[in-house]
Amino acid sequence: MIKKIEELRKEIENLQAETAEAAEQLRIKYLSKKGAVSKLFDEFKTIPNEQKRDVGQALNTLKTFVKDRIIILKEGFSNSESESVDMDLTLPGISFELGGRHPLSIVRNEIIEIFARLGFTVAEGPEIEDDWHVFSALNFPEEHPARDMQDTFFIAQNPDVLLRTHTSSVQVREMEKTKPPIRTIFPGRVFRNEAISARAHCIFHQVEGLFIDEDVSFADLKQTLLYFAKEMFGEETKIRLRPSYFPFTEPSAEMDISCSLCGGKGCNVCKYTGWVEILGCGMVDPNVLENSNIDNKKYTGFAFGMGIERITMLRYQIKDIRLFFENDIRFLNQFKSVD
Ligand code: 2NM
Repeated sequence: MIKKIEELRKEIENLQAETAEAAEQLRIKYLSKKGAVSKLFDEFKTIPNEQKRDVGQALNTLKTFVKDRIIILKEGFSNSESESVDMDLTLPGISFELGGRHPLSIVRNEIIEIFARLGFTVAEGPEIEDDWHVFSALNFPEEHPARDMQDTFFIAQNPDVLLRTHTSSVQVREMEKTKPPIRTIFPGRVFRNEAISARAHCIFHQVEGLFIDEDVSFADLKQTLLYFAKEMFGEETKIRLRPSYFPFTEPSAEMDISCSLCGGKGCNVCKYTGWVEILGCGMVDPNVLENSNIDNKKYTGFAFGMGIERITMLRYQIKDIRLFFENDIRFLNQFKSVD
């Protein structure tokens, strides 16, 4: 019986079929109830028991072999048929839509690139902070209103676990761990307990900057920020500095740029003044340097901070800050081609 099985196997190895129909005929010839393989299975019932194990195995192998062989023969036809019938290789492919970058990311990356050209590196830090890094090290007095629950999000009624209200906390961490010169910018998300409106949100994004070395002066601050304003808003941009107050800088100032929309003539963006405020800045208070273990006799520094939302709204004439957080695809699609 083993001999018969081998003969049938050889016969099947050499099978060819010209058409799908011929392949189907071969299937019937070998595998149908009255086919050649089935006949061998009938014969199997009559052989002596001691041969059954070996012959049974050989028969099963043969059956699988025939099935595979016929599948292969049929596949040859179904492939060539489907290629000619339902596949047109000249059709254009199915395209899928690419996403775009969020406008805040576009502007943040641009700010990082501008300061990179002046040698500033980038540092990031935790969003959940402690009192020291957000307030105390930055010279905020004990009774400063920013420490109030009305302005700051505290976590679990613990006054020492809070969401940072500015990325200055990362600057403190940087000063604590590295020696001057420090020339770094700090982009990140910040949190303030504010009523949400077209102009304010409880979450927003900042880039702050810090430059500490020997003999850093207010003139260095002014030239750095003038370069930034021209790169960001165009070569013709002018700046002006107005005296201001921050706990962590002395002297402090706010910087306006000439209105990039009307060129200073007056429009509703600059409220007919010709100027728009874009950032705060100042010379780092010697107390802040001392709090972060930097020798304030040897080193001086300047710092600045800006809201990315504000800069982006000016750049793209966006009238409502809430649009940045809604993820409305009709809004986001407008920034697709910009990188
Ligand atoms: C601002 C405005 C002015 C500032 C100061 C410091 C530090 F850590 F050096 F004291 N960081 N950031 C600063 C100064 C931030 O944001 C409107």
